[in-house]
Amino acid sequence: MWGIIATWRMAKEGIEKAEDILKNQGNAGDAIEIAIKEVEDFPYYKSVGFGGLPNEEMEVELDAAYMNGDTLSVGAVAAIKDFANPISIARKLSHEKVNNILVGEGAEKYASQAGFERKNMLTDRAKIHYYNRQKEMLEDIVPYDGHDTVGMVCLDSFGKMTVATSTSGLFMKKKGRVGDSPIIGSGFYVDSQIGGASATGLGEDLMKGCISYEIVRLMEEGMHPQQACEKAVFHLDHQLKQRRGHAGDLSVIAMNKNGQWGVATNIEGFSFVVCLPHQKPTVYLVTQQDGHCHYHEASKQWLDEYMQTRMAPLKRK
Ligand code: SD4
Repeated sequence: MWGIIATWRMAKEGIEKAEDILKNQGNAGDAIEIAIKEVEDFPYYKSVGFGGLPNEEMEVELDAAYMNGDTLSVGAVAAIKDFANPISIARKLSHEKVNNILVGEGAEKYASQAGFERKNMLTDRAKIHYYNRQKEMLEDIVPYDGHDTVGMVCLDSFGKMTVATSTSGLFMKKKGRVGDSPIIGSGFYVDSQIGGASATGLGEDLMKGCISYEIVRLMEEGMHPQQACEKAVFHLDHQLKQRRGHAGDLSVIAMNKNGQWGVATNIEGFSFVVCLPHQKPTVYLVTQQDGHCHYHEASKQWLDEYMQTRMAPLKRK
């Protein structure tokens, strides 16, 4: 058995690359890194890697993490600038004995010494988004809208599991802001003896529930990944609303060691991608009803429109 699941439609091309590796008995570490790199490199996805949206000061600061479910090793970078593939830096950090999570300048120094590719990650298109948002903010539009982190959980045919995340975080965030994506237990967690999970949405709220660890813990208690995802999301959503009057966006994916998977969300419009030995990479859309999440395959029309809007010409307002 092998399998891989990822947040958002944008993961599809990466998942196709991972499929080639996994079906040929490749390992979950290589498969997930290559899949995430594909998303980081695609300039039209504006929330991950190259082309990612900048912070308040028009700098692209990236967060990424990698975890090995066999050894529980973790590596992560946060608020790193000017490197092409934060996920590869995170994976390398997971091999270190200490200093596994590096931020800002320290992360850049490490990456530079380790010979990772430097790249200006701010595209002209991202600059247009920035200037337009600055204008919209004068009209009272929330600055933080428009954020999709890629998170993946992978199982290879040897039973090894990995999880990885990569994001430019919230658009117009403060310089130095770190979201849930590079934080173990919040944006990601995996244990090959149980399963793994990853989250996307408002990092500040996802962290309040250590949501990825919670899902893995619920799977350890015997829950199916679908049940574990729903329980974790709706419990946190409820707690946040009760105590704070509002819950941010919370969306999650999970897979267990047998390749069973689950998803949950408290928003409309969450999409994800799954691939298994008997299932080509497939994009699904999630809807909620009566405290449960349901999913259906994305139509050809939806998929076409998705790409058209991502790649449509952009003008400065
Ligand atoms: C963050 N969780 O930095 C990320 C953003 C995200 O879908 O996932 N958006 O808070």
